[in-house]
Amino acid sequence: TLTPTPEDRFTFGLWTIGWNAADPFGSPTRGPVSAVTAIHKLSEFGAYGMTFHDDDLFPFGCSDADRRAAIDALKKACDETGMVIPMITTNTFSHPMFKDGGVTSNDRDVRRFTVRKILRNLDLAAELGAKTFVMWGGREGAEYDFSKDIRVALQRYREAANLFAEYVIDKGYDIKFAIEPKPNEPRGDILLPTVGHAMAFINTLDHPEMVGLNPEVGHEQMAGLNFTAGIAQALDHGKLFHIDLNGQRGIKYDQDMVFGHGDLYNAFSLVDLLENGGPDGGEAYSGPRHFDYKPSRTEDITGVWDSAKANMRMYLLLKERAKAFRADPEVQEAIVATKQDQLAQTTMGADETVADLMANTSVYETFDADSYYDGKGFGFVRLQQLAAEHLMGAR
Ligand code: 3MF
Ligand code: MG
Ligand code: MG
Ligand code: MG
Repeated sequence: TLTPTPEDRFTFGLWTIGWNAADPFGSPTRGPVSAVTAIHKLSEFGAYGMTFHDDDLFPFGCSDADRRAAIDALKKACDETGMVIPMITTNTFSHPMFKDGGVTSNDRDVRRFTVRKILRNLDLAAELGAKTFVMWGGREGAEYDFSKDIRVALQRYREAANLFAEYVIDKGYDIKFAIEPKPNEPRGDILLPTVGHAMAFINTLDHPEMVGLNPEVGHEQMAGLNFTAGIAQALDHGKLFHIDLNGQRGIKYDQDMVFGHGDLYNAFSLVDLLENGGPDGGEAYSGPRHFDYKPSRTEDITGVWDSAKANMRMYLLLKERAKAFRADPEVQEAIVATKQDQLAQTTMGADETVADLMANTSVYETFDADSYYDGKGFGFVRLQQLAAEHLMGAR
């Protein structure tokens, strides 16, 4: 069915539909949307939950009373609708104090303030039952090679990540961290720029099992990378803790379009992977399908809600097409023709030793490499055409 329900686990950042459409070149084209309105609207559309940065819900530096009132209003809206808050995150990028970063700013006082801001938000995550805590270090980076020793900055990043994990353990919170890589914007170069960089960093932490990834479609594509392939590697490492779905068209600024309104082929293979890429052919990822997009600046409030619905509909359409693709006997036959069943076999035989391999002359000495592939192709294009036809509804 193409009607979203909470079982689909669709979630939206409050900063997405709530964006007033101010950009670096122009002032807002819309008013903001309150958290309470957002919860009610998203629930009406069939979403499962909402996420937010601390400063999306209550302004930076507001009084404790105002902060509490905003939290309580959100909780009431959740109680009324059944919406949940599965993830929250901390704004360590908007305030001028973060201009050289939060946990990696050259200024130690800024770093210490940032740690406190994040710890306070971890308490809020626990209060709201959010099990995932995203860390997007958008200002952790530089424009100039001599402005920062990147190795030392990474030590500070590690120090902070270790401290947050220790805090969660000490408090007994049921919270895991998800680092969100991004190559650039707002900094010229951001630390942990891609899925691969972040995974390598995670493995240097004191509690790597508590830290995974929140990859965003557009962020990897801004680096010219294949998002589906990055997600496959994150799954292989057990690190796909959360995901930011949106649309991007090539290597340029972070477009944050509706999911599927960018590279549609890659969105198709992504949904196929998430939905059908598990070891048993079932779900490979069971967390929220989180949209981190921006309703374009050209849109009025009707366009905001239309675009929110479009994200969910695109996902469900792609899920439907991916299911039909996998069920098509011709596709199944074409997949076998590409030798993917051979890829699933180990390269060495079950009891085969390296000595056995060396002794087997048919593998190498008498193997006719020159003529072996004469006239034999892999049929990848035929399979891709079948995928395209399913995607276009032509099959
Ligand atoms: C910026 C982003 C961020 C993160 C957010 C999550 C403002 O490009 O993608 O959105 O997703 O900070 O924590
Ligand atoms: Mg983004
Ligand atoms: Mg983006
Ligand atoms: Mg994001």
